[in-house]
Amino acid sequence: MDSFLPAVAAADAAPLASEQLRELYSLMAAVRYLDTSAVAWQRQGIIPGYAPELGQEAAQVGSAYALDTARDFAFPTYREMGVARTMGVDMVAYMSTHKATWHGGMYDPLASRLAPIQAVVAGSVLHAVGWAHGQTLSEEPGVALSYFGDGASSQGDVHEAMNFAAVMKAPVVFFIQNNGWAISVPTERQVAGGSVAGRAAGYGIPGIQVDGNDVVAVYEATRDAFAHCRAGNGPVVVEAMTYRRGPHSTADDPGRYRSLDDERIDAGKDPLERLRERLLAVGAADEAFFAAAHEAARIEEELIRTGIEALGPRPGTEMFDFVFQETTPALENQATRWREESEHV
Ligand SMILES: Cc1ncc(C[n+]2csc(CCOP(=O)(O)OP(=O)(O)O)c2C)c(N)n1
Repeated sequence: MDSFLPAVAAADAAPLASEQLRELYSLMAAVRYLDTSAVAWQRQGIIPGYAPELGQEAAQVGSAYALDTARDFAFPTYREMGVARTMGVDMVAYMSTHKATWHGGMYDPLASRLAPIQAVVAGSVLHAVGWAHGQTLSEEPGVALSYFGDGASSQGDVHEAMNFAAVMKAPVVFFIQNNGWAISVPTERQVAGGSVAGRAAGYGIPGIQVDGNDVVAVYEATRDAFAHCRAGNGPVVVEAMTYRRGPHSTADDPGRYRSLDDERIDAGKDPLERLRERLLAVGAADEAFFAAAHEAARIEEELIRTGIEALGPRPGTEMFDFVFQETTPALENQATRWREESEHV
Protein backbone atom coordinates (compact mmCIF):
# COMPACT_ATOMS: atom_id res chain seq x y z
CA MET A 1 0.00 0.00 0.00
CA ASP A 2 1.29 3.50 -0.81
CA SER A 3 1.94 5.35 2.39
CA PHE A 4 2.97 8.68 0.96
CA LEU A 5 1.75 10.93 -1.80
CA PRO A 6 4.40 12.33 -4.13
CA ALA A 7 2.50 15.49 -5.13
CA VAL A 8 2.35 17.21 -1.74
CA ALA A 9 3.32 20.86 -2.04
CA ALA A 10 6.08 21.74 0.43
CA ALA A 11 4.27 24.90 1.55
CA ASP A 12 1.28 22.83 2.63
CA ALA A 13 3.43 20.45 4.63
CA ALA A 14 4.33 22.81 7.48
CA PRO A 15 3.73 21.29 10.92
CA LEU A 16 0.75 22.60 12.88
CA ALA A 17 1.47 25.59 15.10
CA SER A 18 0.64 25.52 18.84
CA GLU A 19 -2.36 27.75 18.21
CA GLN A 20 -3.72 25.28 15.66
CA LEU A 21 -3.19 22.36 18.04
CA ARG A 22 -5.17 24.22 20.68
CA GLU A 23 -7.88 24.97 18.14
CA LEU A 24 -8.10 21.26 17.33
CA TYR A 25 -8.48 20.50 21.03
CA SER A 26 -11.24 23.10 21.45
CA LEU A 27 -13.08 21.67 18.44
CA MET A 28 -12.79 18.12 19.75
CA ALA A 29 -13.97 19.17 23.21
CA ALA A 30 -16.98 20.99 21.71
CA VAL A 31 -17.82 17.92 19.63
CA ARG A 32 -17.42 15.55 22.60
CA TYR A 33 -19.71 17.69 24.75
CA LEU A 34 -22.38 18.12 22.09
CA ASP A 35 -22.27 14.47 21.09
CA THR A 36 -22.65 13.18 24.65
CA SER A 37 -25.45 15.68 25.25
CA ALA A 38 -27.28 14.76 22.05
CA VAL A 39 -27.70 11.22 23.40
CA ALA A 40 -29.23 12.73 26.55
CA TRP A 41 -31.46 14.96 24.41
CA GLN A 42 -32.82 11.85 22.74
CA ARG A 43 -33.55 10.27 26.13
CA GLN A 44 -35.29 13.50 27.18
CA GLY A 45 -37.45 13.56 24.02
CA ILE A 46 -35.85 16.68 22.57
CA ILE A 47 -34.81 14.80 19.42
CA PRO A 48 -36.19 11.43 18.27
CA GLY A 49 -32.89 9.83 17.28
CA TYR A 50 -29.16 10.38 16.97
CA ALA A 51 -26.06 8.53 15.72
CA PRO A 52 -23.24 9.20 18.22
CA GLU A 53 -19.61 9.58 17.31
CA LEU A 54 -17.96 9.06 20.68
CA GLY A 55 -14.34 8.07 19.99
CA GLN A 56 -14.35 9.37 16.40
CA GLU A 57 -13.64 13.02 17.23
CA ALA A 58 -10.04 12.93 16.00
CA ALA A 59 -11.02 11.32 12.69
CA GLN A 60 -13.77 13.85 12.03
CA VAL A 61 -12.16 17.02 13.32
CA GLY A 62 -8.73 16.20 11.84
CA SER A 63 -10.07 15.44 8.36
CA ALA A 64 -12.47 18.39 8.17
CA TYR A 65 -9.70 20.72 9.37
CA ALA A 66 -7.93 20.04 6.06
CA LEU A 67 -10.88 21.33 4.02
CA ASP A 68 -10.89 24.71 2.33
CA THR A 69 -14.55 25.72 2.54
CA ALA A 70 -14.01 28.42 -0.09
CA ARG A 71 -13.61 25.73 -2.76
CA ASP A 72 -14.06 22.18 -1.39
CA PHE A 73 -17.24 20.28 -0.50
CA ALA A 74 -17.87 17.54 2.09
CA PHE A 75 -20.36 14.69 1.70
CA PRO A 76 -21.27 13.23 5.11
CA THR A 77 -23.15 10.19 6.35
CA TYR A 78 -25.47 10.44 9.38
CA ARG A 79 -22.53 10.45 11.86
CA GLU A 80 -20.51 13.52 10.87
CA MET A 81 -21.52 16.05 13.52
CA GLY A 82 -17.83 16.69 14.25
CA VAL A 83 -17.23 17.48 10.59
CA ALA A 84 -20.11 19.96 10.57
CA ARG A 85 -18.81 21.66 13.73
CA THR A 86 -15.26 21.89 12.34
CA MET A 87 -16.58 23.39 9.08
CA GLY A 88 -18.37 26.11 11.04
CA VAL A 89 -21.90 25.02 10.14
CA ASP A 90 -24.66 26.62 12.27
CA MET A 91 -25.13 23.84 14.82
CA VAL A 92 -28.76 24.56 15.70
CA ALA A 93 -29.52 24.22 11.99
CA TYR A 94 -27.36 21.09 11.73
CA MET A 95 -28.79 19.37 14.81
CA SER A 96 -32.33 20.15 13.61
CA THR A 97 -31.66 17.34 11.14
CA HIS A 98 -32.02 14.97 14.09
CA LYS A 99 -35.45 16.36 14.87
CA ALA A 100 -36.63 14.45 11.79
CA THR A 101 -38.19 17.50 10.19
CA TRP A 102 -39.67 16.88 6.76
CA HIS A 103 -37.02 18.83 4.89
CA GLY A 104 -34.21 16.95 6.60
CA GLY A 105 -32.44 19.75 8.43
CA MET A 106 -32.16 23.48 8.21
CA TYR A 107 -28.57 24.25 7.27
CA ASP A 108 -27.83 25.50 3.78
CA PRO A 109 -25.65 22.88 2.03
CA LEU A 110 -24.46 25.27 -0.67
CA ALA A 111 -23.43 28.02 1.72
CA SER A 112 -21.87 25.67 4.25
CA ARG A 113 -20.22 23.35 1.65
CA LEU A 114 -21.63 20.37 3.53
CA ALA A 115 -24.10 18.15 1.66
CA PRO A 116 -27.27 17.07 3.51
CA ILE A 117 -26.71 14.16 5.88
CA GLN A 118 -27.26 10.82 4.17
CA ALA A 119 -28.93 7.78 5.76
CA VAL A 120 -28.57 5.61 2.65
CA VAL A 121 -25.35 3.74 3.37
CA ALA A 122 -22.76 4.59 0.65
CA GLY A 123 -25.26 6.83 -1.18
CA SER A 124 -23.26 10.02 -0.73
CA VAL A 125 -20.05 8.45 -2.09
CA LEU A 126 -21.47 8.62 -5.62
CA HIS A 127 -22.67 12.16 -5.03
CA ALA A 128 -19.15 13.15 -4.01
CA VAL A 129 -17.62 11.65 -7.15
CA GLY A 130 -20.23 13.35 -9.34
CA TRP A 131 -19.51 16.71 -7.72
CA ALA A 132 -15.74 16.17 -8.04
CA HIS A 133 -16.03 15.28 -11.73
CA GLY A 134 -18.11 18.43 -12.17
CA GLN A 135 -15.15 20.41 -10.81
CA THR A 136 -12.95 18.90 -13.52
CA LEU A 137 -15.47 19.65 -16.27
CA SER A 138 -15.90 23.26 -15.18
CA GLU A 139 -12.17 23.67 -14.45
CA GLU A 140 -12.80 24.57 -10.81
CA PRO A 141 -10.20 23.76 -8.10
CA GLY A 142 -12.50 22.08 -5.53
CA VAL A 143 -11.91 18.68 -3.97
CA ALA A 144 -14.75 16.49 -2.65
CA LEU A 145 -14.31 14.88 0.77
CA SER A 146 -16.43 11.74 0.87
CA TYR A 147 -17.13 10.24 4.30
CA PHE A 148 -18.21 6.65 4.75
CA GLY A 149 -17.77 3.68 7.04
CA ASP A 150 -16.13 0.28 6.83
CA GLY A 151 -19.59 -1.26 6.39
CA ALA A 152 -20.45 1.09 3.55
CA SER A 153 -17.23 0.13 1.77
CA SER A 154 -18.81 -3.28 1.09
CA GLN A 155 -21.57 -1.68 -0.99
CA GLY A 156 -21.40 -1.91 -4.79
CA ASP A 157 -21.80 1.87 -5.00
CA VAL A 158 -18.36 2.37 -3.45
CA HIS A 159 -16.66 0.12 -6.02
CA GLU A 160 -18.40 1.98 -8.85
CA ALA A 161 -17.50 5.31 -7.30
CA MET A 162 -13.82 4.42 -6.87
CA ASN A 163 -13.48 2.98 -10.34
CA PHE A 164 -15.17 5.92 -12.04
CA ALA A 165 -13.21 8.44 -9.97
CA ALA A 166 -9.92 6.75 -10.82
CA VAL A 167 -10.68 6.49 -14.54
CA MET A 168 -11.81 10.12 -14.71
CA LYS A 169 -9.11 11.33 -12.27
CA ALA A 170 -11.83 13.01 -10.21
CA PRO A 171 -10.53 15.14 -7.31
CA VAL A 172 -12.10 13.22 -4.46
CA VAL A 173 -10.74 12.04 -1.11
CA PHE A 174 -12.49 8.85 -0.03
CA PHE A 175 -12.31 9.13 3.76
CA ILE A 176 -13.24 5.92 5.55
CA GLN A 177 -13.79 5.94 9.28
CA ASN A 178 -13.11 2.33 10.09
CA ASN A 179 -14.77 2.34 13.51
CA GLY A 180 -14.70 -1.44 13.84
CA TRP A 181 -18.41 -2.03 13.42
CA ALA A 182 -21.29 -1.80 10.93
CA ILE A 183 -24.04 -1.77 13.56
CA SER A 184 -23.49 -5.27 15.06
CA VAL A 185 -21.15 -6.68 12.39
CA PRO A 186 -17.40 -6.38 13.12
CA THR A 187 -15.01 -5.27 10.36
CA GLU A 188 -13.50 -8.74 9.92
CA ARG A 189 -16.95 -10.09 9.00
CA GLN A 190 -17.57 -7.47 6.31
CA VAL A 191 -14.27 -6.27 4.80
CA ALA A 192 -12.50 -8.99 2.83
CA GLY A 193 -8.73 -8.49 2.83
CA GLY A 194 -8.83 -6.67 6.16
CA SER A 195 -8.22 -3.16 4.85
CA VAL A 196 -10.30 -0.70 2.85
CA ALA A 197 -7.21 1.38 1.98
CA GLY A 198 -5.57 -1.77 0.61
CA ARG A 199 -8.30 -2.06 -2.01
CA ALA A 200 -7.34 1.30 -3.50
CA ALA A 201 -4.45 -0.33 -5.40
CA GLY A 202 -6.97 -2.34 -7.43
CA TYR A 203 -8.30 0.92 -8.84
CA GLY A 204 -4.87 2.49 -9.28
CA ILE A 205 -5.54 4.91 -6.43
CA PRO A 206 -3.06 5.66 -3.62
CA GLY A 207 -4.36 4.39 -0.29
CA ILE A 208 -3.24 5.50 3.16
CA GLN A 209 -4.12 3.92 6.48
CA VAL A 210 -3.82 6.31 9.39
CA ASP A 211 -4.25 6.18 13.17
CA GLY A 212 -7.75 7.66 13.35
CA ASN A 213 -7.41 8.46 17.05
CA ASP A 214 -4.48 10.81 16.41
CA VAL A 215 -5.95 14.09 15.21
CA VAL A 216 -2.65 15.43 13.90
CA ALA A 217 -1.94 12.26 11.89
CA VAL A 218 -5.46 12.39 10.43
CA TYR A 219 -5.09 16.05 9.54
CA GLU A 220 -1.73 15.50 7.83
CA ALA A 221 -2.94 12.49 5.85
CA THR A 222 -6.04 14.36 4.65
CA ARG A 223 -4.03 17.48 3.85
CA ASP A 224 -1.62 15.41 1.75
CA ALA A 225 -4.54 13.71 0.02
CA PHE A 226 -6.05 17.10 -0.82
CA ALA A 227 -2.75 18.31 -2.26
CA HIS A 228 -2.55 15.18 -4.40
CA CYS A 229 -6.06 15.71 -5.78
CA ARG A 230 -5.57 19.42 -6.27
CA ALA A 231 -2.45 18.78 -8.36
CA GLY A 232 -4.59 16.84 -10.87
CA ASN A 233 -3.54 13.34 -9.83
CA GLY A 234 -7.04 11.99 -9.22
CA PRO A 235 -8.54 10.43 -6.07
CA VAL A 236 -6.99 9.17 -2.83
CA VAL A 237 -8.29 6.67 -0.26
CA VAL A 238 -7.65 7.53 3.41
CA GLU A 239 -8.70 4.91 5.95
CA ALA A 240 -8.76 6.25 9.51
CA MET A 241 -8.57 3.38 12.01
CA THR A 242 -10.78 4.34 14.92
CA TYR A 243 -13.45 2.85 17.18
CA ARG A 244 -17.11 3.60 17.78
CA ARG A 245 -17.18 3.61 21.58
CA GLY A 246 -20.91 3.86 22.06
CA PRO A 247 -23.98 2.42 20.33
CA HIS A 248 -24.52 2.65 16.56
CA SER A 249 -27.49 4.92 17.23
CA THR A 250 -29.75 5.79 20.14
CA ALA A 251 -31.90 2.82 19.05
CA ASP A 252 -29.01 0.35 19.38
CA ASP A 253 -27.92 -1.78 22.35
CA PRO A 254 -24.25 -2.73 21.81
CA GLY A 255 -24.45 -5.04 24.84
CA ARG A 256 -26.17 -7.52 22.50
CA TYR A 257 -23.05 -8.00 20.37
CA ARG A 258 -20.01 -6.97 22.45
CA SER A 259 -19.08 -6.72 26.10
CA LEU A 260 -17.92 -3.62 27.95
CA ASP A 261 -14.55 -5.32 28.40
CA ASP A 262 -14.23 -5.79 24.62
CA GLU A 263 -15.07 -2.16 24.19
CA ARG A 264 -12.46 -0.99 26.71
CA ILE A 265 -9.72 -3.15 25.21
CA ASP A 266 -10.49 -2.56 21.51
CA ALA A 267 -11.17 1.15 21.73
CA GLY A 268 -7.63 2.01 22.86
CA LYS A 269 -6.76 5.41 24.19
CA ASP A 270 -9.32 8.21 24.13
CA PRO A 271 -8.47 10.59 21.24
CA LEU A 272 -9.25 13.67 23.33
CA GLU A 273 -6.99 12.53 26.15
CA ARG A 274 -4.24 11.76 23.62
CA LEU A 275 -4.31 15.30 22.26
CA ARG A 276 -4.36 16.70 25.78
CA GLU A 277 -1.19 14.76 26.64
CA ARG A 278 0.46 15.91 23.43
CA LEU A 279 -0.35 19.55 24.12
CA LEU A 280 1.06 19.27 27.62
CA ALA A 281 4.18 17.44 26.40
CA VAL A 282 5.04 20.16 23.86
CA GLY A 283 4.08 22.96 26.25
CA ALA A 284 1.32 24.24 23.94
CA ALA A 285 -1.36 24.38 26.64
CA ASP A 286 -1.86 24.36 30.39
CA GLU A 287 -4.65 23.33 32.76
CA ALA A 288 -6.29 26.75 32.54
CA PHE A 289 -6.61 26.30 28.76
CA PHE A 290 -8.28 22.88 29.14
CA ALA A 291 -10.69 24.19 31.77
CA ALA A 292 -11.64 27.13 29.51
CA ALA A 293 -12.11 24.83 26.50
CA HIS A 294 -14.46 22.57 28.45
CA GLU A 295 -16.42 25.49 29.86
CA ALA A 296 -16.81 26.96 26.35
CA ALA A 297 -18.04 23.55 25.14
CA ARG A 298 -20.59 23.37 27.97
CA ILE A 299 -21.94 26.85 27.22
CA GLU A 300 -22.10 26.08 23.52
CA GLU A 301 -24.09 22.90 24.11
CA GLU A 302 -26.58 24.81 26.24
CA LEU A 303 -27.10 27.42 23.52
CA ILE A 304 -27.60 24.76 20.84
CA ARG A 305 -30.05 22.82 23.03
CA THR A 306 -32.05 25.99 23.70
CA GLY A 307 -32.08 26.75 19.98
CA ILE A 308 -33.28 23.25 19.10
CA GLU A 309 -36.04 23.33 21.71
CA ALA A 310 -37.22 26.72 20.44
CA LEU A 311 -37.66 25.32 16.93
CA GLY A 312 -40.72 23.31 17.90
CA PRO A 313 -42.43 20.87 15.54
CA ARG A 314 -42.79 21.58 11.82
CA PRO A 315 -46.24 21.70 10.22
CA GLY A 316 -47.21 18.29 8.85
CA THR A 317 -48.24 19.74 5.49
CA GLU A 318 -44.56 20.43 4.73
CA MET A 319 -44.26 16.70 4.09
CA PHE A 320 -45.83 17.35 0.68
CA ASP A 321 -44.22 20.72 0.00
CA PHE A 322 -40.64 19.50 -0.36
CA VAL A 323 -41.13 16.51 -2.68
CA PHE A 324 -41.03 18.22 -6.09
CA GLN A 325 -40.47 21.79 -7.19
CA GLU A 326 -43.89 21.68 -8.88
CA THR A 327 -46.64 19.57 -7.39
CA THR A 328 -48.39 16.71 -9.26
CA PRO A 329 -52.03 15.58 -9.24
CA ALA A 330 -51.05 12.38 -7.36
CA LEU A 331 -49.25 14.39 -4.68
CA GLU A 332 -52.17 16.82 -4.37
CA ASN A 333 -54.46 13.85 -3.93
CA GLN A 334 -52.26 12.39 -1.17
CA ALA A 335 -52.04 15.79 0.56
CA THR A 336 -55.83 16.14 0.53
CA ARG A 337 -56.30 12.66 1.96
CA TRP A 338 -53.65 13.29 4.61
CA ARG A 339 -55.40 16.52 5.65
CA GLU A 340 -58.73 14.70 5.89
CA GLU A 341 -57.24 11.92 8.05
CA SER A 342 -54.90 13.98 10.22
CA GLU A 343 -56.48 17.37 10.49
CA HIS A 344 -60.11 16.32 9.88
CA VAL A 345 -60.73 19.06 7.33
C1 LIG B 1 -28.39 1.08 1.54
C2 LIG B 1 -28.56 0.81 3.02
N1 LIG B 1 -28.46 -0.47 3.47
C3 LIG B 1 -28.61 -0.72 4.80
C4 LIG B 1 -28.88 0.30 5.67
C5 LIG B 1 -29.03 0.00 7.17
N2 LIG B 1 -27.81 0.48 7.86
C6 LIG B 1 -27.79 1.66 8.49
S1 LIG B 1 -26.30 2.00 9.16
C7 LIG B 1 -25.66 0.50 8.66
C8 LIG B 1 -24.23 0.12 8.97
C9 LIG B 1 -23.23 1.07 8.38
O1 LIG B 1 -21.96 0.79 8.90
P1 LIG B 1 -20.69 1.64 8.51
O2 LIG B 1 -20.71 1.97 7.05
O3 LIG B 1 -19.49 0.93 9.01
O4 LIG B 1 -20.88 3.03 9.25
P2 LIG B 1 -21.03 3.36 10.81
O5 LIG B 1 -22.51 3.35 11.10
O6 LIG B 1 -20.26 2.34 11.57
O7 LIG B 1 -20.49 4.73 10.98
C10 LIG B 1 -26.62 -0.21 7.95
C11 LIG B 1 -26.41 -1.56 7.38
C12 LIG B 1 -28.99 1.61 5.15
N3 LIG B 1 -29.23 2.66 5.94
N4 LIG B 1 -28.81 1.84 3.82
